[in-house]
Amino acid sequence: MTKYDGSEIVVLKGLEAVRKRPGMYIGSTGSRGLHHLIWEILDNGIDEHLAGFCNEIEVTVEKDGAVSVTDHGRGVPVDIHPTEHIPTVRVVYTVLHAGGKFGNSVYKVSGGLHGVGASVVNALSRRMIVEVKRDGHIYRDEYENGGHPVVELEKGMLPIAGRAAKSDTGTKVTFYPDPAIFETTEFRDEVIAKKLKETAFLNKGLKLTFADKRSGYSETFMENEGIRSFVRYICRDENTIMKDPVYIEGKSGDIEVEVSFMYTDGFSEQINAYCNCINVVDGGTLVTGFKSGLTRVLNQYARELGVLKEKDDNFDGRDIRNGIVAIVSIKHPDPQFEGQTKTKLGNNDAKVAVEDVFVSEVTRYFDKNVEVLKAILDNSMRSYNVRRAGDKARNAVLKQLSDVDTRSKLAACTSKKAEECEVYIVEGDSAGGTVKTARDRRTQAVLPLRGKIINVEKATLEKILLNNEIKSMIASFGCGIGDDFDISKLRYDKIIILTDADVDGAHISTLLLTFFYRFMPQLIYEGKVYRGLPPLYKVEYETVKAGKTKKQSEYLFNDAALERFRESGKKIVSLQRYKGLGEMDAEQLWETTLDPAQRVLAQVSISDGVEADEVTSLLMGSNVPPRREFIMTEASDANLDIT
Ligand code: 1YM
Repeated sequence: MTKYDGSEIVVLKGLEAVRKRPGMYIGSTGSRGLHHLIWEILDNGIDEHLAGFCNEIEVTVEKDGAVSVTDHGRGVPVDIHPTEHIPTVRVVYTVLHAGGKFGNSVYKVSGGLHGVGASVVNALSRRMIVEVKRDGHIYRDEYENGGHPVVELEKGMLPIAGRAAKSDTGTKVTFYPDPAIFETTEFRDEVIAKKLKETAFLNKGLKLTFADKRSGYSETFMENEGIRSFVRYICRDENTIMKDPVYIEGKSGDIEVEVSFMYTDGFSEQINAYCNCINVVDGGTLVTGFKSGLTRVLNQYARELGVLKEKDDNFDGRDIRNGIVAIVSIKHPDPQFEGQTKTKLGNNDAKVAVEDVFVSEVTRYFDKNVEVLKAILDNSMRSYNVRRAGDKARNAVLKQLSDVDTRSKLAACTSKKAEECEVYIVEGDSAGGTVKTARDRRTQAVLPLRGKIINVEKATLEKILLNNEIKSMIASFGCGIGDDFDISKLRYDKIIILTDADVDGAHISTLLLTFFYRFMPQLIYEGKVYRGLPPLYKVEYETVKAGKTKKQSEYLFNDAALERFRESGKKIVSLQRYKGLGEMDAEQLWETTLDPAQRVLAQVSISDGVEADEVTSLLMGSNVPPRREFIMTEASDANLDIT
């Protein structure tokens, strides 16, 4: 064992604090937190790329379950640290927050869970190895059990572990997450690949290679056109009104700004914002700057070109953004992340920088590409006209919503306490009828929907708001929509979609989820939306106990369960397949689908903004798209993980 000097004891105390409260540093000890370890190490490599010293990074899941991240930058300094008197590399990996202190980096961040530093990864690993190639030497430092160094220093220096060409420099970090800390230590290829793909879009020219040595999967990500390719990728299954995304870059003071955008022929608006490669899901000043710049420029052109006459009002920002897909990415030396989840940028200088760079550069672009400008103005004009028609419809609808009539289809529950109430949205009047009889009238309301609801991705606002099914939902939930949405007014704790387990049922629930996501996204973000899972089969079977034959029955929820049941060898007497909810009687429906003590619900969630927007446009957009799904976590009510 190494003898520690005083400074190392202080150091290890810091890392001990991380082990005591890992959630505070990496968010969770589940799969998300586990993957966060990789992002943390990767960040240092990206930093080296942003500093101009590294164009290639490799991420590898090793056969023994470790992850290694290798960059070809300068290599972490190995000289003796002036105040800690140990090699700088050891300081970086054992002192909390050391990274930010010395990096002088534009990229390191102060808020949220990002940039907590490589030492946190070490603290949460049972073993970590850092190999540095620098000045023709290879150095190797190793730590165990949450950051305890195992390599003996020689006169305060790391021993030289090998030789390399002077030009061959870089850093390789290998770590084994501690199973005593994490609920799972299984890294997932698709999670890592998705992150690297996004990272490649946000750092043009950086080559990122991923390999999983266990599964044999490998892939290289590199995007020479950066966020412009990102926009192209998001729009790949859409009809667009222009050939290629507009791309703009520039600098304002210390802030680097990049914007790319394109228009689809749809009505939705998707702006993804990144500050220092972090997805600021709730936007903030950088998005405000982009929106106000875009509105200003397009209104100005519309006047100059006579698209808007003197008597006309200006375009509203929403008219101008209808159908837009945009990425706004900035690099800021001192970002302030706000909000409970630290996913909103607060710096005022970011608004000014984005707006300034955007307005001057996009003007230059439009002056040269008038046909693109005209296509966008045409698109804004269409929305402008729809909106004015829509405003009228909306006012009419809002008036109607207070009418009892619109809610008449709702079989309300008697309790008025939202926290104990739930509403079942049921496909069809006949199933609705059975649910009405079977339910607990005190806490369970039922809203039967007739036929299919409108596809909100394809219809104009006017059509959407005149749709009867949409109207009854808005009226029943009581919390408004769009800009007027207020979740505190929601009348229910759970909104449960209950459809048949067939293709039509799946389609209806996708349409409903799309409507919620576009008009009441907080319902999904706050975990209020569920899918009820009715059983697909009822089996009756016989068991023999002490010479006596006994008949029993069981409900099975999918084909896999039936398969398992068949394999169990139990003697099946009868097997009933439910074609629809309508085939169950009230008692069966209560037992299997409504009774909170027995039913199975799947909570609908969305993991992040990009994925969420992709899901809806992929599923519902203009072309027949590849299928994606909202994320459903299946759970019986009894063990729903409500945090
Ligand atoms: C796979 C992880 O950590 N690469 C990396 C880290 C550093 C440097 C180069 C680096 C930075 C600087 C000077 C500097 C870091 N150095 C430090 C510290 N890859 C990975 N590559 N020379 C090399 O910022 O001035 C922290 S990170 F603090 F030691 F300088």
